[in-house]
Amino acid sequence: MLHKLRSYGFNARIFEKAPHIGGTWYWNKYPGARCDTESLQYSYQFSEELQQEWEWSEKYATQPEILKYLKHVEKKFKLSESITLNRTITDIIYDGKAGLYKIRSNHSEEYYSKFCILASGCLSVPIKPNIMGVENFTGEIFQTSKWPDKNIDFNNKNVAIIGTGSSGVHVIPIIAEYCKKLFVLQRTPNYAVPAHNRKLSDEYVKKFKDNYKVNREKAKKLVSGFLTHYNSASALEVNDSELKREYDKRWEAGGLAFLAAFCDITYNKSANKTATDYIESKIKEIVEDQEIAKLLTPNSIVGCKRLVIDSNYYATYNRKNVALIDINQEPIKALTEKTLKLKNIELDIDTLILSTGFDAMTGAINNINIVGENSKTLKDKWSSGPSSYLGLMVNGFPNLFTITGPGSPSVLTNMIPTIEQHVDWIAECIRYMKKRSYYSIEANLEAERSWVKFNEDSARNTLRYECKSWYLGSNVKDKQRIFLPFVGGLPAYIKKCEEIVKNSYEGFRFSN
Ligand code: N01
Repeated sequence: MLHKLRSYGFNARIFEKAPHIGGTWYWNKYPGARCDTESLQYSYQFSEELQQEWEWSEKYATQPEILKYLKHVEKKFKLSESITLNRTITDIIYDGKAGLYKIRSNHSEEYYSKFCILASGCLSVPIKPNIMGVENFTGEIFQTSKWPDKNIDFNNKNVAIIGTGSSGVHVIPIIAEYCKKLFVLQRTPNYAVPAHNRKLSDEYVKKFKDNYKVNREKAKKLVSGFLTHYNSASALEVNDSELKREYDKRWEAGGLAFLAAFCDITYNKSANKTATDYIESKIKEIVEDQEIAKLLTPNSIVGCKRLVIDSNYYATYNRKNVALIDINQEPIKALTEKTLKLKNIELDIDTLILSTGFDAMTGAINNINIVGENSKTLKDKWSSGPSSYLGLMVNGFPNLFTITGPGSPSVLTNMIPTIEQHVDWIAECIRYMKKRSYYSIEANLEAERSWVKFNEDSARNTLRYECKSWYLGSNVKDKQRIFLPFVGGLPAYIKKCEEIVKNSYEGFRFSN
């Protein structure tokens, strides 16, 4: 966004809470952290030179490699001079008369800006359980999403981990290799499909890069924004051996493309059951102790919660030093000086790892005191659930944009192309306004309401409402249950954004 705005001649500055750039890829540096979208696609496409010169080493890039890439981008486009690190923005207050936002930081600084763009992340506010007696614990507590900048020695340590979402599933097999004993405290099992990560061959990379432009264009026409083969056949129309052949192929290839094995997996319960039956049979096959296999079996809808991509997760439970504990049977009671007390068991532990998720999509925005027209706060406006037009703007908050805000495809798609689409849309909009000497832009209330309703109705037609998930805000106490990302896929979303622009920014109003 900064690069694009500067290239259009605007003056812009980034404020970043962390002491380093990288966002999610700075904070989540737990052992085993890597992206589950293929590296050649989980990368910027705004610069052909950049995408040709950067060399990804593996199918799924590790956190350090992605952070290195982001540092390279920062250096290449000389971004650091316009980035202020170690700044938490506390207030963003609209002054309608001046046509400016007053932006305050935790360093008591004040800045004024005509436009304000929130690029504060979809999964950037970690949540953690309140465990009684935490102050008495003499061991160490780490959170995957706030992992410290140091090597942690797990040798000879008894470790407990809470949380078995993507982050937990990534870190568990790695720590299991080093620690003395690992206790995995599971509340809800997830479906996991293998990553089958590998080094990228020169030949594969060359072929992909030679066709980068075409590949990127093709990807934009797919619901996930990710280039893969979407099978148009229904899981209910093929015979058992065809069904197995397709799932075997997807399992062997690895990754999120498993959900594209048949066209109706995410819409039809019976079709979904063919996929869950397949994964559950794999769990039984991999895990030696069938009682443990049963505990790891979700008996749910695959793709309702975010599908997890793993390396060696289920096989980790065959290790002698790993114990799986169902906290529905053995609820966590308290921490003592050296133990974690459950209902009937007391675990001697040196280290506790929390991998308990995020206040998704609205958490970071709601953490800022954002005041719009008529002194109304965004938090008040969103008290009965977030509303936004396209996940880009909110009525009552002129000139305030959100990148991948609630109501955008974001987390259901390949994040980087999705982010770039927002960046381009916002930059073009600001340029359009400058050309016409418009003073402000604001989303109309009607347009916003109909977008929220359209998305909610569409989400209810999928299987996404069949479980509790962070997509619905159900992992955060008292959070309104509303489907947060746009469920209609990237092509439909892009088409809508383009039509709106073509119709002179339909649903928005400008003032001059
Ligand atoms: O968080 P989660 P995450 N007591 O919310 C459990 C992205 N990501 O950090 O399911 C006990 O998925 C909770 O249990 P339950 C990806 O989009 C991407 O793992 O609520 N347990 C669950 O098991 C992902 O979806 C990559 O019953 C508690 C876990 O903690 C998103 O980030 C890598 C609890 C939280 O799982 C979030 O993943 C990693 C409590 N009080 C993450 N509270 C990539 O590779 C929560 N839990 C790109």
